[in-house]
Amino acid sequence: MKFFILISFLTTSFLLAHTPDGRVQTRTSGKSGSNGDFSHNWSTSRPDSHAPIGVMGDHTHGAGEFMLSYRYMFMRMEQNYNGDHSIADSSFAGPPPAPFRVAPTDMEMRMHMLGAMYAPTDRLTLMGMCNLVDLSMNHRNLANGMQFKTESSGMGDSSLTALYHFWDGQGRIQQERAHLGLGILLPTAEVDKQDVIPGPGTTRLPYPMQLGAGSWGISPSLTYLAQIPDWSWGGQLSARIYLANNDEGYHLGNSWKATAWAGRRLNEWLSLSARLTGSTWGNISGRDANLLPLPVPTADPKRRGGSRLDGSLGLNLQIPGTGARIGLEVGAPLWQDLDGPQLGSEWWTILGSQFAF
Ligand SMILES: [Cu+2]
Repeated sequence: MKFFILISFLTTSFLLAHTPDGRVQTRTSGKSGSNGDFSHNWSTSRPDSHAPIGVMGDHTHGAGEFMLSYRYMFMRMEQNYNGDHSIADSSFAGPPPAPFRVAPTDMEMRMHMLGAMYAPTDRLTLMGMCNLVDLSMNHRNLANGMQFKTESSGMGDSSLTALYHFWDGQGRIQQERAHLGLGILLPTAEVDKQDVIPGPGTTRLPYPMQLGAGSWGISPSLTYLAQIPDWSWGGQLSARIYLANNDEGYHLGNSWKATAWAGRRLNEWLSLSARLTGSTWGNISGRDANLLPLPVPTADPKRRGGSRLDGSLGLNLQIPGTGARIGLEVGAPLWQDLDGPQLGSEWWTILGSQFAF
């Protein structure tokens, strides 16, 4: 799956980059979309006036507009990494003197993200998000061959964000705009989930099986957007900075993300995109006192940090004549470097719909 996504990503990026200009021009001649002549105005009604669906807080609204959104995210992780290369489970887990007895073998994360946006003015857009999380992880005890699965689900993290649209620009050919974001991360995630583990029985699950950060924090961001008649591009820098420990006595490492994308509008309702995302996140500070010192790397707060570069492909649909949109994005890591042993990301997808009114 990962290989397939990588090949499609490279092929599509190449095709996007090599579309002859002549063909681009013929599509734009004549009618120019439902927002009037958008060669001179920023269009909010184009499918690619929103970033790929995986970018949060990518756009602002005009005064008085509301938007509701739902996103479903799936991520699969498999293969343990130490640094930037994968390692065999038997290299770190097994009977003593191996440092661990149990290796995580794969993990699946499903997330339902609900969002609402409201713009009191053209400059300011307010955004609230919350999510429900469903996690499962398979393990193998390499000391005795036993396999087992743990699961957890419930409320994840939430945030309240103000987006400030501070700049409109006119480049030589492109319309541009930019906004700043400041989010407050709310400690709503359940971080005391338990499940049955062979040996100790029902007990506190390790860190990656908890449903979020569960601590207060802030999330600043800076987003730049540009569009020309058939193309658009943009970028966003963002961070999640945790300011306090959660109820279990630890906080997740801060994370930083830089993402950039290019979109190609095929017609008035469909656009395609390619995106690159670099992210880096720290280890856990503190530790969960109710978590047993389990012989598995996921219970070690110093084996959670890492960095990753993802490539992703997306499509945006703007359902004509409505404020409804659908977005799909599929991605996979091009490179990852983890404080391991830690399960690497294999591939992910986000499917979302948005209704503005
Ligand atoms: Cu919106």
